[in-house]
Amino acid sequence: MKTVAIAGATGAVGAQMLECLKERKIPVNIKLLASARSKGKIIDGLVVEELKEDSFDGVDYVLGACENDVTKKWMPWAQKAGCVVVDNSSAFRLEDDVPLVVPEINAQDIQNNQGIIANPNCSTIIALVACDALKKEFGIKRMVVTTMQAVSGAGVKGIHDLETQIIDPNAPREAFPYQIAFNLIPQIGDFDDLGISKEEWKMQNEGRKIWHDPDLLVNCTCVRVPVLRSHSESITLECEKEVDVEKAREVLKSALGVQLKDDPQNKVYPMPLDTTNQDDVFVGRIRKDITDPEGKTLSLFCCGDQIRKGAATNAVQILEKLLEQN
Ligand code: 11C
Repeated sequence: MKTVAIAGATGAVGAQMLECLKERKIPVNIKLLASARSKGKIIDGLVVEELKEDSFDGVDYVLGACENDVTKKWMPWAQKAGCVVVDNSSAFRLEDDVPLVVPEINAQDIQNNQGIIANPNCSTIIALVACDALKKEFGIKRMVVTTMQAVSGAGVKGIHDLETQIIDPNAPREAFPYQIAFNLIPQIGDFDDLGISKEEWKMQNEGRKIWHDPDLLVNCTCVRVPVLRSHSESITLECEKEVDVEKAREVLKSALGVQLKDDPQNKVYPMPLDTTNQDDVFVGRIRKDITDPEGKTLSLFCCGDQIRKGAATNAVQILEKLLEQN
């Protein structure tokens, strides 16, 4: 039986990776790795080991759930041990020899791996799963996106900030520069000279790579919202062809990883509480942009669980494909 190590097993994404492996009944031995601080902790009957140079001996696959700096440190150890790594950090996503994969969209790219496969950014995964069938139907030239990102994107500290501030808005902050309870923060990541944040660049850069479309244009605004673990996104698509709402609904009904929730007259639309702790991306509020005289612009709203499809589930789906191939 193959052995899978989860690096960063005690974080929000690492813990979810373990849950996903178990609930999908993937027949592998599991090894949990984390910093020295967590050594000896017991999670689901497994003892957490300290992540160090020889941690990957005898390991076949690694699910990486660490910050970029930590990932860059242990990656050579995993490579030396001959592991294939599915990494959730952004450290290697745009490197030429690293496939960036959303299995519903570009699973075939997994074959080109040289030992590392990257998991895309959470908002990018959710947006692309929601829009992939529409891209095939209408062609997408440009996306205008506003993300409403749950506090889980900032890990367990982000979840802690919201939970404590809801009770006491003055509770000490650990993850965000401002109070997040009862507030919105229009910054995720550092801004560049153009006033665009690192997180906002990801949707265009990663979207181009996943869709193999170097001409894709994305104007993205990322906002942190006081929601626990599902990201929501308002998306407007400028398409190559004239769009049709009924056709959009039809193609989304059979799109992989998507649930259509689009009956606004009866108050049916995607909401982040409804996608919490489940794997599909919900899509709804589909409508033509009536300000486009050519009729080629479509707007929609989507939600997806950031820790699951935005991170852990996507990585575990990649692992499943790797196991199938071998
Ligand atoms: C957030 N999206 O919500 C971020 C977290 O590119 O993997 C994940 C960052 C990334 O803060």
